[in-house]
Amino acid sequence: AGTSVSKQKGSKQISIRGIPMLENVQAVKKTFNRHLHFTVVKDRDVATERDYYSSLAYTVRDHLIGRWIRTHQHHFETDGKRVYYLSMEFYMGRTLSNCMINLGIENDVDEALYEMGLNIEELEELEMDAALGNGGLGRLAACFLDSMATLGLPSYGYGLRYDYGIFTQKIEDGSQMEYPDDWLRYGNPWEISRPEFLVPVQFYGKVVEENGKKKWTETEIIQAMPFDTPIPGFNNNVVNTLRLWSAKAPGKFNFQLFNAGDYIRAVAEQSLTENITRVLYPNDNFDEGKILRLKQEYFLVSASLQDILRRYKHSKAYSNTSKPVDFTRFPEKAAVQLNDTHPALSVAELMRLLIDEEDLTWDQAFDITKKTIAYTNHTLLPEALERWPIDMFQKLLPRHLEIITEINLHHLDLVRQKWPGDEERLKRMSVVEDEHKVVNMGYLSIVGSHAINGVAKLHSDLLKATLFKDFYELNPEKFQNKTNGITPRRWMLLCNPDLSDVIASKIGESWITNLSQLSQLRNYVNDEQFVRDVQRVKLENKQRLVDMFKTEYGVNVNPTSMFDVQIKRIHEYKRQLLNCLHVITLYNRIKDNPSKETVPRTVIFGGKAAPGYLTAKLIIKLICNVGRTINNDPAIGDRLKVIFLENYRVSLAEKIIPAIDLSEQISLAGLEASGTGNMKMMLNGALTIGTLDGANVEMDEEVGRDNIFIFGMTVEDVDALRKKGYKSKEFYEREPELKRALDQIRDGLFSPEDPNLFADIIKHLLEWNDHYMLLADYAEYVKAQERVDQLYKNPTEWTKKCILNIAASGKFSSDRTIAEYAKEIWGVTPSDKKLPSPEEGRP
Ligand code: B1N
Repeated sequence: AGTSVSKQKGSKQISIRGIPMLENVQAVKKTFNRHLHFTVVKDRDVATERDYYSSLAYTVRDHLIGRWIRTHQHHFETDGKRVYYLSMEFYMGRTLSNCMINLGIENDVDEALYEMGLNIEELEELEMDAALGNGGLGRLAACFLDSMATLGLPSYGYGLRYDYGIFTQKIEDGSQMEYPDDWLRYGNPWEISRPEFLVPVQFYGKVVEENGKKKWTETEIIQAMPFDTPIPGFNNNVVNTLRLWSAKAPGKFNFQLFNAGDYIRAVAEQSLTENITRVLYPNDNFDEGKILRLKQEYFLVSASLQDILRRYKHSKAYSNTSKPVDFTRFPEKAAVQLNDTHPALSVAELMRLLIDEEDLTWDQAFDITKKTIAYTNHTLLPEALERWPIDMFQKLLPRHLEIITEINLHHLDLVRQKWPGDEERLKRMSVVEDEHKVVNMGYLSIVGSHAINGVAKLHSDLLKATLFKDFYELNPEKFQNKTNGITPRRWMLLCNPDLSDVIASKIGESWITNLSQLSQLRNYVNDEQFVRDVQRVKLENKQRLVDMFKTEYGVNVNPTSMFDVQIKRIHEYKRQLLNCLHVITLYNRIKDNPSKETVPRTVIFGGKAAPGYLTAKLIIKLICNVGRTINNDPAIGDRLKVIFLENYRVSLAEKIIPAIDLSEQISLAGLEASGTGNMKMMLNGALTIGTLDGANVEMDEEVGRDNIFIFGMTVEDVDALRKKGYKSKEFYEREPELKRALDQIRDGLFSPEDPNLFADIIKHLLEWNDHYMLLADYAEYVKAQERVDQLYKNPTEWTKKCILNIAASGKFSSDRTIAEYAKEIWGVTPSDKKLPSPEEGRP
């Protein structure tokens, strides 16, 4: 117990987290000053804001350390099954406030800083995002780490420590420009290097046979240096580990040049080998097929699996004994989850380690591998499916190509047994595609796993019916669904503290770790005070953005206008262009009928285009130019504004999402595997306009059709229209407002200085037959938007539906998702037990 500190003006006080305690506040101040002095080596006369940020980060880190060490001791002693999440991306965002929230110390820290005359929010803004991801796939991995720690699972994330994360986007003259994301420039207080666990990774070389055993020799070696980041669970004293590998030249090898006298060159060239982990590939839903990417994937896989096997060999069962290590029991102690096929080489690498290094037989090794590994598919888009050329493998990973070839022979034997004489099927199902001379990494992942899952119901069904149909028929029992989720800690408690408070005032705080509790809010839709509170919080969240729009973009936005938002990677299948056509239609309607009353809208776009994806970059340019025309047209006033947010990323999402009225989820049905932004906006009280795609289908199921704006073709409609023969021009001729908008783009209304600028966009939609069928969904989309306007005119009815959406969003917690993986794939049991806190002494 302690003495509470009275609430002071100016500090960001959040009642949900309790009141600051005097002795805690004093302790924080003392630790902060100690770090400023001894760690940052500054005094208050010369310290910069960033020095204060660093001192604060180290102060918070101190609270993690004891729990982190104790969590590892606990895992060692209990020696349960560990879960390993392998991913080429972890899109973590910022760490400071997330740690304070999960540790429950944010009010103590806030008060301490206030008393020292520092502003916590300004310091938080100095932290760079750990942007080691592109979009949904990488952010999902980050949400899963939070949930695994909160559910008390002994789990580890394994990834790469890229020196440069996703590029920084600047918009210059309406065009995207890319700048390197030098996120480690000021150091990273959240990581600790572990040189004692350095691991060698081999490349190239050749395979020889020595007394009946295969040997991979004459390889080039690159060291993998682990960097660990703590992952705190919410309020349970658990701190798990995210281990990221960084490439390091092997100082003692490859120094032939030294003998030749060229020592300087030898040392200088070390940095070339370290290029492996230099930069994240900036593609979302796209496979570039570059050799450097294959090296990155193998580097992750080999370092991680060696580390995992080492941990098994040194686990409690084998420490201080001479007992030989029994690898047949490995699957009882380790589950490896592949985040898409990017770490699919795990199948071949685990086989290699077990056979070549641990002397197991082929059959033993394959049985262990299958029982250990499981694979999550995140996309059906053909351009995203990894298929590596055989000759690349042959050069870089000759032993793995042998192993894959043999896995394939065994696999095809089983296919032959089940379907004798079906040569077509045999060809279709081959992991090694002879025709294109490539290895299909999806097929390899399926053959080497005991479970395969999609990321939303619709997506998992489509996997079974289309992409993996043959494999489903061979092993139907392997196929599962695990609908994605998001962590309510970052995506509610952290980003929307005021809404969190309003909710807590009605239903308490159990929803933070049991999100389905939000359904209790249904009891309050007719509580006028509650409706007003939800409205007030949304308006305040919007007002904060309005100030930012003014300072950053020089645009005056009406805070009561509807904030209509589409934030996600720019991709044709996500159909930002369809949204843009609607904006142009609204513009034309206002211009045609200037005196008619309309519902004011602020249409906000945000997202990065892959640097090589020219059409996506042209879409950004179009949005910016349409915005330029509309925002500067005096006839429009504040009835319509268009804003393109620069450099959309996790930390910007945290600011935008609490302020959204309308969430745009308008992909062509069947192409968005799940979506997770849709869930974040629903949780924060936005209404959704969307197609029946990905997780939208389940959001519709949960909230009911009266409370969501569903429009457009279903997957079946899309299929039928393609079969019948889709002709986009027919829709262009049929819909006058659509034709007008397209003609305006074509004729240069939005690019008078270069009337032909958007010719390719028009070609895609008309000449090249509109692959993503925007024109077919346009009419229904505009009608759905009219229904949105109607409802927005009635603020109370609108807000009631927002509340019903919040109340129905409980399913979309990543805690639910992880509990399902734990039970149905990994065979581990979540625990809501708290570990003893460091102050309590060892149990
Ligand atoms: O994964 C998310 C889903 O919610 C999204 O619908 C899906 O588009 C996204 C290659 C990908 N699928 N595939 C990728 C990313 C990087 C890369 O190099 C593919 N991202 C998704 C989470 O399930």
